[in-house]
Formats: sequence, C-alpha cells, structure tokens
Amino acid sequence: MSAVSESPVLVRREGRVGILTLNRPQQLNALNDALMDALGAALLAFDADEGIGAIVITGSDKAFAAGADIAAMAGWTYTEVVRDQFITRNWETLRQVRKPVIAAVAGFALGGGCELALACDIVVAAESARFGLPEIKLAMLPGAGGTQRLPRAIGKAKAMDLCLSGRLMDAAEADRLGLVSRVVPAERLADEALGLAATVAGYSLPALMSLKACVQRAWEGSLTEGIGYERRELYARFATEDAREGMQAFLAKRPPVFQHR
Ligand code: DAK
Repeated sequence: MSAVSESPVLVRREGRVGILTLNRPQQLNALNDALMDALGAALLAFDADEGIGAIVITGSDKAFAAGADIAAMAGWTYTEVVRDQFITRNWETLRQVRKPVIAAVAGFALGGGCELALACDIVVAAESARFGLPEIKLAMLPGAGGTQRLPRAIGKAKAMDLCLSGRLMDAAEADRLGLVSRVVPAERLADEALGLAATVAGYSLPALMSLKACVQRAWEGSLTEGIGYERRELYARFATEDAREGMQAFLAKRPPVFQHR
C-alpha cells in the first residue's frame, strides 16, 4: 500500500476507506509514543470524517508491529508510567473509534502489535502472519488488553499457552482458534483488506456504528444486557432514513442509495 507522507503513521484514503500504515520499518514497526500518538490522532480524525466509513490499519510485509518499542520502554520507571498514564493516554484511543476498523496483518504481530490487532474489529491475516504475546520473555506481561482480549478471543487454555510460553502462532493456527477473521495469500492482503473495507464502508454509517456497538456489548458484557441493548439499537434503525431506503430499495429491486443518516 503506498502512502502520501513520511511519519510514524502514513495516512491516505481510497473512497470511503481510511488507510493507516504503521511506518517504522527499521524497528519492525515497534510501537513508541510518537507512533501511538500519531495513530490515535489519525484514528480520531477518520472517525470524525463524514466521508470515511471504515478504517484499515496495516504494517509492512515483514511486520504489522513487533510490539512496544523495547528500547524506548527500557528506561521507563514505575513512577513515570503511572504519572504519564501511558496506556490510557495513547494506547487505547482505538477503543473510542465508532467506525469499523480492519487490521491487515502480514509478518509479526507481537506483544502490543498483537494487542493492537486484537482491538480491531476484523483481522485479515496474510499467510505470513505470526501472532504472539511474548512479554513474559522480558519479565513483563501483555498490558494493552492482551490478558483480557486473548482469552475472550481464543479461550483460556490457548491464551494461557501463548502468554505463559511466549511462543508464536502462525496464521493457520490463528485462523483455527478464531483470532483472525480470514487468512489470505500474502500478495493478496492489501486487495482483500481494502476490498472488504470498501464493501463495509458502502453500507449505512449509522447502521454500521450501531452494529459495531452491539457486537462490542456481546464481547464486553452480559447476555441479558447485550440483548436489551441490541433491541434498542434495532428499534433505533427505524428512525433512520437509510433503513427506509434500504428496505424500499430491496422491494423495488434496485441498489440502495444511502445518505448515512
Ligand atoms: N522494540 C524495539 N525494537 C525492535 C522490536 C521491539 N519490540 N522488535 C524488533 N526490533 C528491532 C530489532 O532490535 C532490530 O533492530 P536493529 O538491531 O536492526 O537496530 C530490528 O527491529 C529488526 O529486528 P531483528 O533483527 O530482531 O529481526 P528478526 O527477523 O531476527 O526477529 C523478531 C524478528 C520480531 C522475532 C524479533 O525482532 C523480536 O523478538 N522482537 C521483539 C518482540 C517482542 O518481544 N515483542 C514484545 C515487546 S513487549 C505498555 C503498553 C504495551 C506494552 C508495554 C507497555 N504501556 C503503555 C506502558 C507492550 C509490551 C510489548 O509489546
């Protein structure tokens, strides 16, 4: 995927799809504060942009991201981490994004890089993708949601295996366990991810945001609460012009024209 500017995160758009490319290739896209700040700012800008319906986050052929930047992190003290709120300040901005976010992963997605992919809504993996939470090898632990999202994604037994052994898993295993949405040949990754994003971004934006929020409820909350939330969100669809258009277009046997309201 080409890009228009040089920074830790390259930003471009194709139609209604916003594309963010992690861009520290010499460090295998290791995540430092500058990169996470840039990523957060770009995510929020796309989320606020009426012309964007879905967002893709990708890396290089060799690495989506090989984790937090160990060189940067090595000097941090406990006091600094707590005082500066590293995680809440710039590592969890992705949680605020209401539009669908697709991770397009080739190569290493380790530590914070794996956690970043886990926090996306859809993960399209190249056959070259390698996932893992190897923080234990540094006497650390996955601290950007990994100990919580990985068990939810693949179950406790597999999550414990990965976290406690620090081993990597290939794309086929990640697919089998449900960590990724689909696996594609490496040379097809960009086309598959962008094609999927374009399809998603073509749907009604309010419906997409509502649907994403419903599935997040299932991921994070109880069934009873989730069913109630889903019901209210369904009722709310009937207040939108797009739902009327979608159903009328179906009945008239024509493609819908969504106005995203
Ligand atoms: N940080 C910094 N540099 C990294 C890096 C990383 N995570 N991963 C790779 N690099 C650098 C290497 O040092 C090397 O730099 P030069 O020597 O060329 O200067 C360059 O990228 C190429 O890497 P390799 O030479 O090692 O390449 P290989 O193909 O041989 O090996 C590898 C690839 C991915 C297997 C290997 O580089 C590796 O094991 N990397 C470390 C993976 C890892 O341990 N990841 C977990 C990091 S801990 C937090 C939030 C989240 C986290 C922490 C705090 N707060 C907000 C407080 C998360 C923690 C983590 O992710």
